[in-house]
Amino acid sequence: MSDTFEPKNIIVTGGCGFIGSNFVHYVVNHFPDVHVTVLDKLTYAGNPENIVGLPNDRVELVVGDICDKELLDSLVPGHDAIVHYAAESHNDNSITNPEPFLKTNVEGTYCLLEACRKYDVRYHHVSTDEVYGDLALDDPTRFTEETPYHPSSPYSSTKAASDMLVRAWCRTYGIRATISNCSNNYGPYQHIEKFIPRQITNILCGIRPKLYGDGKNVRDWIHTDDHSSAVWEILTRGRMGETYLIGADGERNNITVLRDILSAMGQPEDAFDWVRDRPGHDRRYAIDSSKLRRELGWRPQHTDFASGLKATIAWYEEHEEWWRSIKEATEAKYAAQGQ
Ligand code: NAD
Ligand code: TDX
Repeated sequence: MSDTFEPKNIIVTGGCGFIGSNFVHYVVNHFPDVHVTVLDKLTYAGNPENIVGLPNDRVELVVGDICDKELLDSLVPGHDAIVHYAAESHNDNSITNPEPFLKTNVEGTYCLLEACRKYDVRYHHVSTDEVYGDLALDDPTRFTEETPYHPSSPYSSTKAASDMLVRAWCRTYGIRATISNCSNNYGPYQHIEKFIPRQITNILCGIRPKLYGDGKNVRDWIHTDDHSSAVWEILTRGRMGETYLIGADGERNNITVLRDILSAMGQPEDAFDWVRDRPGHDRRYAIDSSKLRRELGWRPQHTDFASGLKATIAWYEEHEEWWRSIKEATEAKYAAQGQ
């Protein structure tokens, strides 16, 4: 194992999005001597409210694009590390319009890697299990760090491309970098276009939840706080050039998760609509996170999905002002796609 790296001044890209903002909260709450600069373009998915209330002397928001090289030249020097969360992250959007995914996920990663090379800054790349494609429902195996890349969607193919850039920059230029590929996150501040918050807010609005295809697709759910703790361990103690898979043994099919939501919100279990399937819809994701657990001793804390889901439902009930203004437009977009 390498020596512990003790960053004091980090850049978190995409720190106003779902997982990035949860990571910023995690760092502020656990590491009092770390300063966080959030670099975020504030796209439709970024909300500065997600980091409001955190102390000004600990967190600074810089509104800007990761593809802006001049901005990176002025921002990156003086920082110890970049933790890169910023992305176009929604599969359905990537099917409708792939272009921003190419720009932000591929070119944006390239710009950050070049800045890290130029200024000798440690880089951690946040990626997804979707780069491995999907597994059959009856496949006894799970994804490991050795699974070949086989992405299915425009989104996951751009994430796969970005991972490849990181590997090449490590080998060719010796940049100090690590990669993590995590499974599906849930928790507070997730955009209501995504499966769990979409269904919760549908029920709160009197709209029936919408299930794609046959509902048997499996996702491997992890609470976003557990993702944050894993990224911190990898950033500070991971081996350079290595990839770590992050997962919490949370495999569930979509219809089971939807029925859990319906039941927790006092609805009949059949109070939902079947809708058009997502083109190219990945069947199953499943993560084997043994390497991370063995090498870095990481363990998830939120192992009770039912209680994590209840807390997430309560968060959306208590933060209606956070999502209400975007609900109508989000549903209108889905309706136009027959979903
Ligand atoms: P999100 O869509 O909620 O947030 C993305 C953030 O990035 C937003 O704040 C947005 O404004 C910002 N952003 C987008 N383009 C930008 C640009 N060009 N420059 C600067 N900022 C920009 O995404 P998320 O769900 O929080 O995902 C964060 C990261 O984690 C992504 O890299 C994603 O691939 C990865 N990931 C997500 C999941 C999941 O379940 N959501 C699982 C594994 C990995
Ligand atoms: O209304 C819906 N109904 C439905 O059945 C929506 C929005 C989704 N689904 C299904 C599709 C998927 O099988 O639920 C599952 C989860 O869908 P999403 O929330 O869109 O997530 P997914 O496509 O699995 O990708 C997520 O996890 C991996 C994140 O959005 C990615 O950023 C991450 O890389």
